[in-house]
Amino acid sequence: MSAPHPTTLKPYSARIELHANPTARRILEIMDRKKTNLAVSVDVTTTAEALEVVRRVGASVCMVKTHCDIIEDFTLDFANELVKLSKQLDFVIFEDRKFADIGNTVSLQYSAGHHRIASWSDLTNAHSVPGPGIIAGLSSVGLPLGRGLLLLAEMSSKGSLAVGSYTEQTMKMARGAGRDFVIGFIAQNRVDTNSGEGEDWLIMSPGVGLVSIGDKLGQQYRTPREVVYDSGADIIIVGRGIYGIQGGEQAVKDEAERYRTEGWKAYEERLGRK
Ligand code: 5IU
Repeated sequence: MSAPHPTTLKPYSARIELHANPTARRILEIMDRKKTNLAVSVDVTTTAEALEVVRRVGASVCMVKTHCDIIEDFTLDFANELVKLSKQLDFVIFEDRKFADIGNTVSLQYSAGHHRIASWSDLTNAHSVPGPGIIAGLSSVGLPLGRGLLLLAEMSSKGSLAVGSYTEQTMKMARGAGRDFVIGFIAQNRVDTNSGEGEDWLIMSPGVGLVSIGDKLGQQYRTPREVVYDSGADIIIVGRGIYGIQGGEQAVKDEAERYRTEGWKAYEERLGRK
C-alpha cells in the first residue's frame, strides 16, 4: 500500500492555522471541539421536517448539508432559523448547490433569486466544467462574506465522468484560484496529491452508509472507516442513513451518534499511523 497522504496524519486542530478562510477555520475548530467529522445531509422536502432533523442531529455534526430547492415551503425565515440553530448547536451550513454555469450567472444564482444562498450558507460547491470563471463569479459574492467553496472533483455515483484527468484538472483549477475562497473538494479520495508545505484542502465525501451498499439510482455507499481511514477524507456526509432511519426521534439521534463515533474512531486510527 502507498504511504498515507501527509495531511491525513495531522490532527484537525493543527490544520486550522493553515487556512485563512474563516469558514474553513470554523469547520476545523468545530470538528476538534465537538469531536466530529460527520456532516448530515438533510434531504427532506418541508421546512418543518428539515428543522426537526437538524434539532435531532445538531449536537453530533460539524456540518448540515442542504438542498434548498427541494424544500417546498422554503422562505428566508427558515434560512434564518437554520442560521440560529447553526450558532446554538455549533455547526456550519453547506448548501449543496453544485453551481455549473458561467461566472456572471452563478454570481446571480448565489446572491439573488428566491433562495439568496450566500446570505445564509457558509459553504457551497461548484462543478469545474465551466472553467475558472465559475470560481471568480462565486468568489465575488462569497469572499467578502467569509464564505467558502468546494469544487466537485469526484462523485459517489456509478458511472460518474468526474474521474482521471477531469479530477486532476479540477485540482489544478483550485490551485490556480488560490485558497482564499476554495477550501477543498467533494471527492471520494485524497485528490490533493503532491500538496506543497502548508497547503491544506478539506476533502468531504458523500456516499456513506453503514447498512446499505447503494440505491437503485446509482448511489454507492462506503463505510465511515473506508472513507476516513482507507481513503483519507476529512468529512463524511450521510443522508438517508441517518434521517431515513425508522424508529422516530430517538432513533435518528442515536444513528447520528453512531456515525459520529465511527467517523471519529477512523480518524483517530489514521492519526495513529504516524
Ligand atoms: N451527493 C452525493 N454524491 C456526490 C455528491 C453529492 O451523494 O458525489 I457531489 C449528495 C446527494 C445527497 C447526499 O444530497 O450527498 C447523499 O445522500 P444519501 O446519503 O442519502 O445517499
